[in-house]
Amino acid sequence: MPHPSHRPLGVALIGYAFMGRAHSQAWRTVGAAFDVPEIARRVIVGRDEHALAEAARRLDWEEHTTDWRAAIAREDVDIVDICTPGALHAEIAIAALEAGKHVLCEKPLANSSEEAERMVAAAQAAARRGQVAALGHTYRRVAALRLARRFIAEGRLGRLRQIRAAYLQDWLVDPEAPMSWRLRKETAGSGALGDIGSHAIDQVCFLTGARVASVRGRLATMVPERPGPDGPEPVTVDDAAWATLELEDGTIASIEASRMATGAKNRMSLEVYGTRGALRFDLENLNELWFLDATAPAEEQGFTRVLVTEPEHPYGGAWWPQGHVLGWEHSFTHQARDLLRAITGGEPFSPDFADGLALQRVLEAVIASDAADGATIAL
Ligand code: SOE
Repeated sequence: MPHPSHRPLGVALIGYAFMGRAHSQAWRTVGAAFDVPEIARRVIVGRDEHALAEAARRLDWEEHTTDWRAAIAREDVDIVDICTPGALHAEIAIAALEAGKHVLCEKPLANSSEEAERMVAAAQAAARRGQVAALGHTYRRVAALRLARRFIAEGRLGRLRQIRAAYLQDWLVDPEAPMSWRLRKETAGSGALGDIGSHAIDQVCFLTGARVASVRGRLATMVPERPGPDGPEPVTVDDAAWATLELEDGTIASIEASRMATGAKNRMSLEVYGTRGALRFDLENLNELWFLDATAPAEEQGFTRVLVTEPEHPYGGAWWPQGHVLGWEHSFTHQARDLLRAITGGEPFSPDFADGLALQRVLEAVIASDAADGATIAL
């Protein structure tokens, strides 16, 4: 697929830690797996010159800089990929959009709906100039979850009644686990709620195509203080969150997010129940979708395991022959593919910044409901 300017699309990546590495891998592999415009990994950005230089070498970026403004000002950069803590998303994304770049921003979009509103305004202005502003809820690109959405849209589950969406991890079970930016409100916005609960809520919206109408929520910080570099520091975000969402079509979704779920490593589990069928998915086994057809004769009914690795499946055939499983990182490559296709006039990228703002309002409603003893908050 040629790019109109006949030169590679240049990428600047802001951030080189966990997400920076995942996105680097995607930019390295996307052209090998998919028919997309050629890209060039122009520059990677971070704060620590020494660690950054090493990351640039290992992750195979042409150049590195500690100045993100210089990176986004470059003529040979077309796409700015933001993998920083949430507190920097708004400033960098707005500057990049105003500089005429396409933007991919890691989730959650921002740390407040006020920031998210400004980002949406910048994205709307940029869209009029043909730029794309994409939000990285990567699990929308897991093949089994795309298939789940297809089944739901085709009516295979009938009318939806109830969804359970839980994202559970256990990396904070140990009270001595150190402080990090993810545990400070000023850098992360919220805790398990925004970091992983946002994925669970996004999946509910993605799978159903419905918006959230009202929310009840509950938050808990189970370890209020953790070791910091200069002694104990207060944890200012939630360790775990629960919410009940009512969708605009009347479906009820229960959401759980926790970093305190002993033994749950990276377990996003989804269950969708409708009048004609049901679906189950677990990220720890991400090539599998379990489907129950409730219209089958009663004596034949049971959950069937669909191994989502066939050429007929979403993103199928691009990687390996049938039956060869994919991993967590492939979803990031799928995300890069979909972004490149959106940039070159293909299907619009979803979720966009407006979806991120809607999700931010849901997160804030969970926090407001918790503060009001579980009151229902309408959106
Ligand atoms: C947190 O532990 C985290 O890395 C999230 O930030 C990611 O969004 C999720 O995909 C995996 O877990």
